[in-house]
Amino acid sequence: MDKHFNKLSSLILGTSLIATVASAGDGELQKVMKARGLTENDVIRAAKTYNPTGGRDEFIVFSSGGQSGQVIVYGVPSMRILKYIAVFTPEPWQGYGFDEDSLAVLRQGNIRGREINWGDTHHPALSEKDGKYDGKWLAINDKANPRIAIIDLEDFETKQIVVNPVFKSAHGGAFYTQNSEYIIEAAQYAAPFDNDYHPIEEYKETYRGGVTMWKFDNKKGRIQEKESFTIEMPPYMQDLSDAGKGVSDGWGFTNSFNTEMYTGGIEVGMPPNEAGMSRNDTDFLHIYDWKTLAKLAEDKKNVKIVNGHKIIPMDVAVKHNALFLIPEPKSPHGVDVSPDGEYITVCGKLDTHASVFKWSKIKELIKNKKYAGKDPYGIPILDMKSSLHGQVELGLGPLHNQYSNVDGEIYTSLYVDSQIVKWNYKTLKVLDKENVHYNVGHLCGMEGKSADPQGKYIISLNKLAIDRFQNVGPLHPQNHQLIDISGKTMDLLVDMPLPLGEPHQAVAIRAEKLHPHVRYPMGTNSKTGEQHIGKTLAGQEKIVRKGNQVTVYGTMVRSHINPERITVNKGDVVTMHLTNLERAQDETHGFTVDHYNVHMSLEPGETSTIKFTADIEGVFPYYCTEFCSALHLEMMGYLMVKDPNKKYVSAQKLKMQTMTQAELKAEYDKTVAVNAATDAVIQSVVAFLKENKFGDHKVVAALVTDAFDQYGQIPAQKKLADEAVKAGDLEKAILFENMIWQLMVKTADVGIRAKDALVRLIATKQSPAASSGERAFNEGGCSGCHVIGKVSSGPDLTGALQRHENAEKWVRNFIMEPEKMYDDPYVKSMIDYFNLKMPNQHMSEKETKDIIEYLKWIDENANLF
Ligand code: K7E
Ligand code: CUA
Repeated sequence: MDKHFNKLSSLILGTSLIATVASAGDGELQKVMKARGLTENDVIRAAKTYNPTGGRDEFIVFSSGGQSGQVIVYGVPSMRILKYIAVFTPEPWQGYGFDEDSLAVLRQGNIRGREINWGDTHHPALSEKDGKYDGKWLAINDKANPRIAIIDLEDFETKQIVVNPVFKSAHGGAFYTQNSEYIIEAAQYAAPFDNDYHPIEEYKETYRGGVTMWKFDNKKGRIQEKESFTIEMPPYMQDLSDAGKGVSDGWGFTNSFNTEMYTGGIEVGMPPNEAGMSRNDTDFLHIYDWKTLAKLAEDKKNVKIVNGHKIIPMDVAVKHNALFLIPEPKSPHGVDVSPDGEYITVCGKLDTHASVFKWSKIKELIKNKKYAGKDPYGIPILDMKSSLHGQVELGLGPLHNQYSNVDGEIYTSLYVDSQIVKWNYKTLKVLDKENVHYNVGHLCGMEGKSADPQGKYIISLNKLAIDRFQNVGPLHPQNHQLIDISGKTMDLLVDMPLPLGEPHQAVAIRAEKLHPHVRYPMGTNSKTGEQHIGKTLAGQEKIVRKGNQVTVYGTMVRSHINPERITVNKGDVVTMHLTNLERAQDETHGFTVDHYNVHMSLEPGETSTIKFTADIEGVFPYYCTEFCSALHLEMMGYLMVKDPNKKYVSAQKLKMQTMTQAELKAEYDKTVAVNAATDAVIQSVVAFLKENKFGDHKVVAALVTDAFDQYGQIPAQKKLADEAVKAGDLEKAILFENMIWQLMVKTADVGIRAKDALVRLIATKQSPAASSGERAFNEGGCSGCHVIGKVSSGPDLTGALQRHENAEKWVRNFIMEPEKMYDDPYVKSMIDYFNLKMPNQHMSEKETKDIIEYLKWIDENANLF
């Protein structure tokens, strides 16, 4: 009923929206809708998710990249992908794994001396303060090779990978505690903690599950391995976890799916795992007091050391009342603590219900030591009924939960039914269901697992994309569907195919909480945040040889690499430290040496290193791999590898004098004159900027700094040019003068951008009519011939309204019907002068009026153009 009403009302609403838009666009919208077969609801949904160019999203999502071993970043509501963050897998664009510094991070993930070059990422987690996301760090787990990685949200780069020393797989991580004191990581497939062989017949005795509490330093953003510990647990196949918060802060919750302790054996005639592991009606929710356990772990006598890592044995945890079990329905999956910490919702994959446990009831049972029994390992079991707030029938295959900003409101994914259910965990009532395509795993609310959920949207992370997208072969993309939850009922807005592994969990944060920087302090090793040992400034470039070790200290700046020639002997070990000297935003340079499988991405201010053995002879171009400027292709050099044991016959020297001295002199004079003229333009822009106090405006001041960065390099080049003239080498002098011109063009480019920005800031405010007039002026083609403040292929329009009697009418007529005025003496003289006729651009009456308003605004600000 509700749903019906909602659809109807949005239909009505939609129609009126169309009516307004349509009248403005001459029925254009209706034409598009017809041509593309769109309904009114489609158009509303499009409007809710569309970002015009330059528009930003309200939320940023970090999605696991599944088997790609990466993290995917995208915006909500636009669902536009912004970045793939390399984590457990080499990623060439970012140079991750192809330069020495990122390789050092990737190799922290080696397990027992073996390189692991992929990961199965499942659960990203955002660091928290008082249970709310603080926007500082992102942690993510690798299920296949039990590891956790830390990503810095100041530059979206992976900074640390830690290997779990005792687990052999780990699924139930990463989950931050409410002040990021610890990151929870639960094992999945039980296995011996040590690295020895133990027969499967001794499963119950020697295989173990557990939860590792990784100590986290929220200031440095690093896991402290030495201060971390693992809570030993029975081999029940621990699954997802969550940290308590608010009233349940200090406790952890982890469920399990094989309390049967079944170990399979199809090959010897036993029923398969899937049958044996789902035999019991209930499994166990593990409840542990991590604050008490952390204190216990500080004392040597409470812990066992395995592989150099602290383990708190089960009996020690039990003795200190820090570990309990509660039966939970059959083969559960998600366990999710409510924003206030009082309710813990568990979903059983094989149960149609969600079970809501109540923390105050659990606490009471623990306090009064009211146990229903003990498990075979001596862990106290709390009675399920007495711990439950209640159960709700949701549908088939409930998996995961997210919260919204409405008190008691929870959203649950139904894997088998392919639905999202909205219900209330306090009143235990189902409120709405929305169909998704197909087989939803996790769902992602906006800050939906924090103490402060933001509501608005839910993303359904679907496993299958059958029939949703163009067929791209048997392997389909994943499908993330955005659902609007701001209304009474849910409304599915849009599908986004995700072509990178199978994302499991995603977390979303308000975009305004993130403050990534745009450049590094000059010479930074981005992986450590410290000054790089290879930091090199302009003028310090050098090549150092020591035996067969060749170390290059080089720089990159638009548009050259210094040095440009490197000659080494075959077999030399070459280390190249390169620093990107740019300060300008987004001026990344990439670097590779052909054939040597190395690549780095140098962001402004960054220093990084590549290292390789020059074990093949030949000539190898190296170059910048980012199209960074008009002279990007020239940003190159040669590595020459010669065999010291070989005799090379030198080719005959070709003597080619291409220009006479007089010709060279003429070219030199011309180049110097062009530079003087270009400098005059720069000086006029500088004068304008100074007169108008550019320093008062941060954005403009930053651009001016960038511009002077370039300009400041000119005197050094001028000196070299003049020295060449003195030495009689005009050829060389011309090249240095050309370099000066390059620097001037770059200066002018940024300087003019600064001027435009400044004009916008200090000009009088445009009326709405004037600003639509400007748009019409630009989009209607006027700006093709008329440049404000300048005579171009048409006259300057500054002052156009002063040039004629009854000027507004004159201009209006001229725009609307220019051909009628070609014989007017003034117009005729203009046609002769510019050798062009003002064309009819078919502006409407309104557009023409607005353009006149725009011209008035120009006149008001004539001094600025
Ligand atoms: Cu349900 Cu790994 Cu959280 Cu997949 S997990 S869906
Ligand atoms: Cu630097 Cu291309």
